[in-house]
Amino acid sequence: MPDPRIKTSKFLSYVLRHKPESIGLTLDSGGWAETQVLIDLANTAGKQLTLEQVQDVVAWNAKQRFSFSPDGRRIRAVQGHSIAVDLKLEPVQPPESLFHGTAKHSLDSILDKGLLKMRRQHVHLSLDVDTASAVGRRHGELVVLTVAAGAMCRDGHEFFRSENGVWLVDHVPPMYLSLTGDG
Ligand code: HQG
Repeated sequence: MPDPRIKTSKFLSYVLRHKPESIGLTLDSGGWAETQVLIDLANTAGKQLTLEQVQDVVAWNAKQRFSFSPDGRRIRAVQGHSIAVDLKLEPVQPPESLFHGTAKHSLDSILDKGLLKMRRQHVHLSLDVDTASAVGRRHGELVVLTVAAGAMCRDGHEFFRSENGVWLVDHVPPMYLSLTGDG
């Protein structure tokens, strides 16, 4: 049987990244929700959820997708949003190369237009090929692209790093992309 925490994690991703209004929740400009309000609204909407379950998922989640505010009362997703939120991240210097896993069927379009945010607020890049591969496989036959992040940064593009180590950027023009070795 799949771990029930996966279901809870997917539900939290859905309401904290994409559709808070599906349970009548409102996020503040930083993407935060009062944890207890989220739980009450979820229960009202027929989704059984307890504070213990939420705390368990935040602590267990290997990718640390969610975090609590320092006072413990609020919760947010740390990346992956499709709704407009200001995560208040400061630009940081990226490593020379970052990676993006995607599907082969998207390759022509990506090499033509570059990496676009699509439905999310940023283009998401990974620090290593393994992580990028896991992300890319969700979309189809895997291709891993190397992003010349250092060169992009020197050319004035801003990079951000989410609390859980995902690299975020507005757009990657095609000139900074190359196919990765065995990807
Ligand atoms: C593709 C997960 C055609 C892009 C991961 C990707 C990540 C283009 C898809 C986070 C394109 C968007 C984000 C272009 C980009 N033409 N296709 N010009 N530009 N694409 O799911 O990066 O597990 O929105 O290559 O760990 O796959 O949910 O983005 O295939 O950090 O916590 O359009 O989601 O986090 O797909 O994944 P997505 P992503 P979680």
